[in-house]
Amino acid sequence: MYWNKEAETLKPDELKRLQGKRLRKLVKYVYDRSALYRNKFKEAGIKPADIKEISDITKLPYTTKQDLRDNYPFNMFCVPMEEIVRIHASSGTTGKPTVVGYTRNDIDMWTEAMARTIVAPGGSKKDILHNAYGYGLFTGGLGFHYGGERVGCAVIPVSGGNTKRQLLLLKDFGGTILSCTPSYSIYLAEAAVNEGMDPKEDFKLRVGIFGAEPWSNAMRKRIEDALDIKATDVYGLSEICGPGVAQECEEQAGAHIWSDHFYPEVIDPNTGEQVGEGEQGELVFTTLTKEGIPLIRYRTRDLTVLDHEKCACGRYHPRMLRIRGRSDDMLIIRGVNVFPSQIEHVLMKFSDFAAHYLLVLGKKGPLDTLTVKAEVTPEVISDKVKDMMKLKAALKSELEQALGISIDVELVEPGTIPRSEGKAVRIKDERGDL
Ligand code: DLL
Repeated sequence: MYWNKEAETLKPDELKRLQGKRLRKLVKYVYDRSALYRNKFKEAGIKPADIKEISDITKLPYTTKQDLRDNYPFNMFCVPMEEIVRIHASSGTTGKPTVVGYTRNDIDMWTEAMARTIVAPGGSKKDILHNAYGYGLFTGGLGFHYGGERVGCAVIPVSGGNTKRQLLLLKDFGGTILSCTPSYSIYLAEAAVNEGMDPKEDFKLRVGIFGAEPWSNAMRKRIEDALDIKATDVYGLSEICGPGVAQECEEQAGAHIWSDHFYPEVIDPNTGEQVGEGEQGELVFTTLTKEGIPLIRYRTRDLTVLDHEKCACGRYHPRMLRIRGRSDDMLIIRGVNVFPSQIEHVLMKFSDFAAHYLLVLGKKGPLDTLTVKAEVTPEVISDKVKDMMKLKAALKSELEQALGISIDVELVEPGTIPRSEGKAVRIKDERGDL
């Protein structure tokens, strides 16, 4: 299903032409309005007139999170404050938050991208959108809220948290689309069962729009089984606008990047060169239509693969495969690169483990250690003949094979890994001062 059929079904050459036109305008816009970009372009020996078509984008310098930090809070805005109508910021777990300002046109463009995002997996004005993304400076809540209203859904602005009330509302108000983080959706399903509900019978949910954190296809299967829904992936980041940069359609075969607004590239994070089609690298975005804080070749640090093939849904907007993780989520254990998503993939192969786990980093002498704390399901506990030692050994062996390093495994009781109402916390670093 399409929200804006004309824009969503542009052919590759039409898309390229539109992207080129928008890039030319953008480059002139930032050159005229931002000292930061003017200086960056001068250093790179680039003038706006050098940018003629979309392929010229590689001539432009990158923008990074550090640029946003150095210009905290408002120095990268390209319009005076009187033209800004909303400000959001990232959570800023390390250091100052990254701040973004939206003009009225920016909010309108984002809302349109969100409307496409809700309609692509099958949403319509007949739906009741149970929106459990957090409202506030985080972009999830308000992004889905205005997108849902534009589509004509009945939006329930429940926000994150207060799980018992969420369950009551899911049952009594009959939300048909659930929007929240994937980890919270599985927690909701589990909490429903603990409250004596049957989520498949008692809820009317049919579609989930889950994102804001990495999740695997194996996790998708768990969620779909637990809630009896079609679970789809939504990707976004506050620097670019928030959720709605990319969304899976009903094919569930990678998230379509709305590339008439957000131009994607995938680069080798070390050399800065674009990688070939189908190769993994760091995702980079240029906001082609933003006014408040346009970003040119912004390095997201998210690792993915792009697919430019036409999708069975009729769209050519390129698809991004699941984010493997942020380059900064990558753990280096005794010289070996480990992504939490690899561990999730192995864990989910076992029906004995719940969808909650924690990776604890420690030290034994000079060496880093990794302990995977895996929560067993209540069925494992009630199964009197289950051999826990065997289960633990089987998990350890599968994980070590997948990761190529030796690790420790700890099986923990149901309900003991802390649940999160927003983005899941999967890593605990107990290495002390490094
Ligand atoms: O997480 C925006 C959002 C809200 C996206 C609701 C989807 C749904 P930030 O807090 O700025 O914004 O975090 C952005 O989260 O760079 C990725 O590392 C990660 N991320 C977002 N979506 C996905 C996803 C919002 N579908 C950062 N899969 C991004 C994997 C994701 N990682």
